Amino acid sequence: AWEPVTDEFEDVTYHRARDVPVVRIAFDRPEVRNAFRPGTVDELYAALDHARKRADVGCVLLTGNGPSEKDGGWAFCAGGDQSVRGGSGYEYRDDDEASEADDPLVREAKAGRLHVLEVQRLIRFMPKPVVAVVPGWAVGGGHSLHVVCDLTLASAEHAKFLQTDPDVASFDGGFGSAYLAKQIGQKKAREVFFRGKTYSAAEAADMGMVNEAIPHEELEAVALEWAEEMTAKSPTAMRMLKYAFNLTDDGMVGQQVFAGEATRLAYMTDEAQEGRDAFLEKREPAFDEYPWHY
Ligand code: 1HA
Repeated sequence: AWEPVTDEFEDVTYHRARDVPVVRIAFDRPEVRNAFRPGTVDELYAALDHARKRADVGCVLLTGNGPSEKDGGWAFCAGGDQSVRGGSGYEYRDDDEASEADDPLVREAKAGRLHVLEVQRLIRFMPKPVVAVVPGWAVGGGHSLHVVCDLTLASAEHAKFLQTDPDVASFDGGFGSAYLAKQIGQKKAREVFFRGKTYSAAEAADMGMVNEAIPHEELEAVALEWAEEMTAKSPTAMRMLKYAFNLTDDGMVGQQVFAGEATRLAYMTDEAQEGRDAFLEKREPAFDEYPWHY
């Protein structure tokens, strides 16, 4: 059912469903539990941004390919690749083939990156649902990615949820922790980070951070079904709802994003078109025909 959108990527696969406006973006480093290096994040960002801009895409499934050929293990994502972690973030190494690594400005600067946070913001602000489809481990920065997605579906047999951030002296103090607390409550969220216990899909569903635990064999099919249901609905209503859910937690940026959609709706009215036409025709606008609604 899936056709590749591009074969250019090294660490990520990107497919489009044949008959429905749904894409599947997957981490493709199963041998390291789909941990991300800077190039992985570049490719993930590029794929998500492509999906964001396409008017013929209504839902994104974000997942991890597997199982590992080494040991058969499944993963959504095990967070930042600790083998390339440096003093200022995750660093490009010679075998990291993503596009930005070829950019001499980026390469010469040799700056470590924490740009998975940019991916989190892209997921948060894109005007369509992103579903985390978790076939195995969701750990550290990978756990935070599932948290920021609109929905999470998880393999009943293989999904495992774990926060190792303080074990490796890292911390996601944004969506990964604070937004998690909104989902599962303060006590539970603090337990997740402070204890570092592993939770099953069923436990994560009971806690409210997973929508449903699904038999492993059916996980992708069910995710596609959910995506089909969502993409059959009104794009405007879905967009307004996503931004409405975000609004109270996102401060002025939440207001800006929501208000941008209000502006788009207002542009569709005759009243707005009169404003534009009056300017282009160099005359005063005639707004008197438009009522002061109450
Ligand atoms: O917190 C942040 C950020 C915060 C703010 C801003 C940006 C952030 C960006 C990133 C992060 C983080 O992600 S910090 C947290 C980083 N991740 C971890 O601490 C998880 C490390 N991995 C594990 O704890 C375990 O590997 C596992 C629970 C995911 C799986 O355990 P399992 O099934 O026993 O497999 P294991 O044998 O440990 O792993 C299989 C292979 O994958 C190993 O390689 P091998 O020995 O076969 O050569 C293992 O080294 C590799 N691997 C797994 N996770 C990572 C990894 N290699 C590099 N980095 C990893 N994260």
